[in-house]
Amino acid sequence: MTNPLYNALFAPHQGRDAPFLHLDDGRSISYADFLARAAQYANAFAVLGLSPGDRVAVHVQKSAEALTLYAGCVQAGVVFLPLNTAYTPTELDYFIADSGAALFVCDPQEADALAPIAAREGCILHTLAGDGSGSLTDLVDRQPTDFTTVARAEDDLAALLYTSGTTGRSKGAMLTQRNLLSNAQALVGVWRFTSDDVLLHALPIFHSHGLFVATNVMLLAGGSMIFLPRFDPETVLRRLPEATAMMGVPTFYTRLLDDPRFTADLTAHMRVFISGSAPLLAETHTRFYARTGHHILERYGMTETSMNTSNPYDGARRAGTVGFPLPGVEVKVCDPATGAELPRGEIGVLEVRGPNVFKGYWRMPEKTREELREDGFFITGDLSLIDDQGYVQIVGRGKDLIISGGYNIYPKEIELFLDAQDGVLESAVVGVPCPDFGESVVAVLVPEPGRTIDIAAIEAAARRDIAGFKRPRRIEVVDALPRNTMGKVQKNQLRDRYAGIFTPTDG
Ligand code: MLC
Ligand code: AMP
Repeated sequence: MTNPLYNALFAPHQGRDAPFLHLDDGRSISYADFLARAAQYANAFAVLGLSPGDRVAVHVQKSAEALTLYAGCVQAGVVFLPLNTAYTPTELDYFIADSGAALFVCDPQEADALAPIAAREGCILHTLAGDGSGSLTDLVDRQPTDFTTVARAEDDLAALLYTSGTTGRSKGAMLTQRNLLSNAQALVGVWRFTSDDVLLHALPIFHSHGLFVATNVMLLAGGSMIFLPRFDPETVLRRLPEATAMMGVPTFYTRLLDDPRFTADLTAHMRVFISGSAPLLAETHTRFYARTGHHILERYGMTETSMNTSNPYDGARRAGTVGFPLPGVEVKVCDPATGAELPRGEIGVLEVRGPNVFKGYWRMPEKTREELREDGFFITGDLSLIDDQGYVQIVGRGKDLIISGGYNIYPKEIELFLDAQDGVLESAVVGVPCPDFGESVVAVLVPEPGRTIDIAAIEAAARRDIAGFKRPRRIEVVDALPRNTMGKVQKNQLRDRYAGIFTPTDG
């Protein structure tokens, strides 16, 4: 039997009594119990008639069961497709249809709304609630606790992760067994994770960060995780004394710094704090060090590539940089127009090659060709430079993208939605600095001639159709959008105009 990911991450822990998950209610789940349950999931997938390579779309609350479902997918050779819990039925419709998922697991509360979509797509629907109850777990409970792992090759898909796109249409990033395994191996090494580590896990598990960076690393190292349903500063402060390491987006760290109980004493025992998914302000790095004596270790990655670079574990962790390429990963800074590599110190688009780089976009060969070169380099769209000591700095974005609290929002998607609203002639969506989320969404609307825009109606429609984190936090109405002589909307001018509208009290 070959299944490189299962063999490396899960199989070594068969029958191991050591804890894997420490839950919020005080219970712990051992590796042995976790793997026995995963085997029950794998058996359930076989009972449902799933074949290797089938997609299992999952829209459920974070829980130990949800993580076990992921392990069951790897063992059964099916492709895990987690979806942001904030997505509305309108958004989910696209993912189910585009992925051609064979099984869709959702929260029982949304089953009625989603059943017609699943039926239309010929997809089996099952439920799993945050407390572990649901039709899927009823089936899983009846399955044996051993399962013959399905053979998979390194190049076979392990996961499909959707990432939004500049056109407004989300793309499924195809991640192979090799992609995930090589990245976990590189990170365990550079961050020195061992079976003694206890990771405080407060991230969602539907994105690369909480799922692969955090979970796969801990599985490979054989350590355990304090597995919290969400980031809640109270709980984090209470559980931190049990942890040795924490991973988070910058918002986690700024929120902790806002709490006077987050002190050098509370964190003295910690081995490492790691940050990523969005730029960590140099000011946050400095404040964190002044308060705790810890230099946050910042790394840089993407859904398509998992992690690419990291500041060093030993050696200077430099604020405002994302460190060096991981072992096996090559990076270069290129001229955005020609693709030619630029001399060190110059700003261009970062390109990345290595075993971490995905296989392409699901059923989008043209998009894949646009972003993944034949020689294997992936064009990240991030503007960067490599300084004289080899540290990579992300200095901006060549893509029109907003990152709010670690979630990506493509303005185009929101603009398409706004343009379709009654009375709206056109719109522009920009990200504006926000002390809590890093950036927050501002929508600027132009009314149709002689019309008044009903903002309350637009907000209600947005609540119905768009995930909460993507919704504009401010809507401004103007007579006209600023344009250059070519007619292109000058988003920089809008960003400047609205800079400063979000204050520290805007959560
Ligand atoms: C929640 N809300 C957000 C938001 N998160 N708004 C903007 N940006 C966000 N990130 C909104 C909700 O819609 C809701 O709005 C209100 O805030 C309260 O919701 P909540 O769920 O109580 O929010 P909170 O718990 O405060 O969540 C904030 C957060 C969370 C920072 C803890 O967003 C989070 O866990 N972010 C992590 C994202 C992450 O894991 N990214 C990794 C991507 S992988 P309303 O209007 O309904 O009140 C990747 C690759 C890599 O990028 O390099 O890692
Ligand atoms: P996603 O598509 O959600 O995987 O987001 C990936 C994007 O997040 C990257 O292309 C970067 O723009 C951004 N990103 C991730 N980590 C960092 C970081 N440490 N600093 C700056 N930007 C980051």
